[in-house]
Amino acid sequence: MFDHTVGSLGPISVVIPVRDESPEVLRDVLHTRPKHWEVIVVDDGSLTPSPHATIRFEQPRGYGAALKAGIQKAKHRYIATMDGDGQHTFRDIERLWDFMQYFPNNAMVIGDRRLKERQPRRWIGRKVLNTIAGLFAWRWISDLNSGARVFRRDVVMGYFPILCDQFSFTTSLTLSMLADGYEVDFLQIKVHQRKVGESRVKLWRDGWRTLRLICWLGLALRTRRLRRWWRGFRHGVILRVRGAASLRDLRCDCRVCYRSGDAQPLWE
Ligand SMILES: Nc1nc2c(ncn2[C@@H]2O[C@H](COP(=O)(O)OP(=O)(O)OP(=O)(O)O)[C@@H](O)[C@H]2O)c(=O)[nH]1
Ligand SMILES: [Mg+2]
Repeated sequence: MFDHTVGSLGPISVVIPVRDESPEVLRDVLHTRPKHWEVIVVDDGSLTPSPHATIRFEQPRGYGAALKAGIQKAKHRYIATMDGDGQHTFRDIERLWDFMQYFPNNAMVIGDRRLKERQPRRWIGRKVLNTIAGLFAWRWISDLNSGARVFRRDVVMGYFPILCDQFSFTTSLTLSMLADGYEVDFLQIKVHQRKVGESRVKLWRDGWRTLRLICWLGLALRTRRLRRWWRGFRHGVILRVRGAASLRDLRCDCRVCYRSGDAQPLWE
């Protein structure tokens, strides 16, 4: 019999980052896991160590760091991530996985969170952030930083050096992949209000941080070609003025040739 949880793309690894979540809630979530799936729970320095942890950090390192560790440990080509606070269900991750199998050209499918009990302020905040990010990416973004997503492991690991260890991991990942032209789609999922424990998201503080990140990253990604052209132009001018054949002859040591911290200049 065809098992859709394995499907045409093979099995999948699920990474669940947790910090100070109720073990009972997590147990109930894990209880519904499809049997062929690898599940990696990363406990990020919880005060009471999670009994379900596959990886445990003694000191908290952050949401992004936990995801990176889980993705690195995972053994399958496709990865799903989901929250461990009971707001996401394996049922929805299965739907995302089904979608991915129907459209295997996608590099990532993101769960567009529809809260059953809508909080107007957060809803408006999210809409504003998604719209601004969408302007930079030049496409409609329905949920920029949802923690429920399925993606190709190799593609995402390529972004590790530029993805940060905190909550902005998901925002940066979505924006970077869209800017690089990867196929990214959104699929609606229902999420419930968390029933146990506290959300670590603070509306104004995190909203402001995310807005700043979107603007800086969006600008950096959108001006890549312009900056590359400007570097070439500057070097062309330098070579002409100094009458040298190449930058190597000049032993150019400007910031453009030496990325900060690199021993080798870019032109070597
Ligand atoms: N590794 C790690 N995980 C975290 C940290 N903070 C939260 N998490 C986990 O990340 C997931 C999402 O965190 P939440 O605080 O629920 O954030 P949210 O779901 O965006 O916000 P709410 O809708 O208010 O719950 C949960 O599984 C948390 O346990 C952290 O500092 N480190
Ligand atoms: Mg949550």
